[in-house]
Amino acid sequence: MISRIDLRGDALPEGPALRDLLPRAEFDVQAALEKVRPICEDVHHRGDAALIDFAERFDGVRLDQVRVPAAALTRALEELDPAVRAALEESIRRARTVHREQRRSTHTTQVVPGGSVTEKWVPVERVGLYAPGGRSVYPSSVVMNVVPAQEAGVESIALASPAQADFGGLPHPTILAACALLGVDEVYAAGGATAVAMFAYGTQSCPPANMVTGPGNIWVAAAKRYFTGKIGIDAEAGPTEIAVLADDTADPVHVASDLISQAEHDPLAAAVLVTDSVELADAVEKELEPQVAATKHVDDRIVPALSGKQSAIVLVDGIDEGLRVVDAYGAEHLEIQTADAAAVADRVRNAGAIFIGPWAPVSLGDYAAGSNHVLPTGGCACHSSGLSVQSFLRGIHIVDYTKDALADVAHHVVTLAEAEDLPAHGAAIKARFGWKVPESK
Ligand code: HSO
Ligand code: ZN
Repeated sequence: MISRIDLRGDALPEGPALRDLLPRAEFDVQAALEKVRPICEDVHHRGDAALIDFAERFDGVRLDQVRVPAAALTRALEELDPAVRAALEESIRRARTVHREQRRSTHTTQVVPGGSVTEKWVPVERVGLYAPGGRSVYPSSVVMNVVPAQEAGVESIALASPAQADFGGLPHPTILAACALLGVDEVYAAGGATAVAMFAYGTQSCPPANMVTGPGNIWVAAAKRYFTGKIGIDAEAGPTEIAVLADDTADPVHVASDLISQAEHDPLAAAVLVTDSVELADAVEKELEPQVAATKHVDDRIVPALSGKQSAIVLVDGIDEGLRVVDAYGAEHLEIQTADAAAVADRVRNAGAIFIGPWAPVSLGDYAAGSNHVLPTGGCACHSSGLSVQSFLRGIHIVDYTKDALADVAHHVVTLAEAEDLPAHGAAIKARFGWKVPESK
């Protein structure tokens, strides 16, 4: 069901060459871009009318309006299963505990006497959050998007999720209930690229947003790319990935169940085991069969995900080599199931989130660890982080210099301006000192 890549013996290649040996899903956002362009432009020109037409075409339901009435949010919360409500409340509580500590305070650096630079952190004014609604209806993702935005102090938070024909054209009731629990009352029934376009351009019913975040399919990723530069985005989320770095101390039952847990998301989801133990590799492979057979989304997602070219068991000579492999891969989620897992985890450089030892499976992080589950995919973990309070903040430098402090550095500014053939830059300094460069003290 899952292929093997044997990297034992020869020395591992460096950087990109090593990355090329590792499995990865094909996720061609550029190709999807051409298809979303006309959709986005239709929303630009016709606003709500276009959103309503697209909901009919893509979601099979004709809407009266795209804005979800307040009563529908209240009703969804009233009708929510009490156990699901309690679980969501715990998830929110833990996420708040972690994200509250990510807040940043204003900091002033006294560069020289009379000269300071202050960094002031200001939240984005209005954000549009996207919650998918096709194969994946994840109220947990509503939590993971809303909590950091709220903790960052974003004043205006709107959420969009696809219209559901089975629910009278409203987004899925658990999405609505999660919004109600979190105090988000501005919700729209809009899906995929149309939702991103709604937030980017604004429509009659939805004011434009400065930023769009949230997971989604390839159309959402393509729309985010289309609007990059016009609005802020978090990341172009690709299919979910789990990598497990394990040695012979790992329990094959745990490893197999964790690989399957993320394969469950999508036929393109990636499950990668990196190990120096052939015994463990064999045992995990053996364990996959009965566990896959006993679960739910077998043929449509798990089997294609595990047997796809994006998943593999990678054999390495030792944990040092394993670390090089997982760093080259840069997994969205990385589990370390080795002896002294915390010390091994400490050496990892590239991962969206790291899960240490036998009691911290990715599923815990998906719902209730307090960590965020909106994480970089497709190797982007080597340059990006998951969603956090920081994603919704901008640091503004405030420069404050006295006359003496400016005079003291003026000759350096003028020299650099001349070196760059920008004499007017230097003149802006000289103009303040009788058109002369002041003597430095
Ligand atoms: N593992 C997914 C998030 C998720 N899991 C939502 C369950 N629900 C991507 O990090
Ligand atoms: Zn998950």
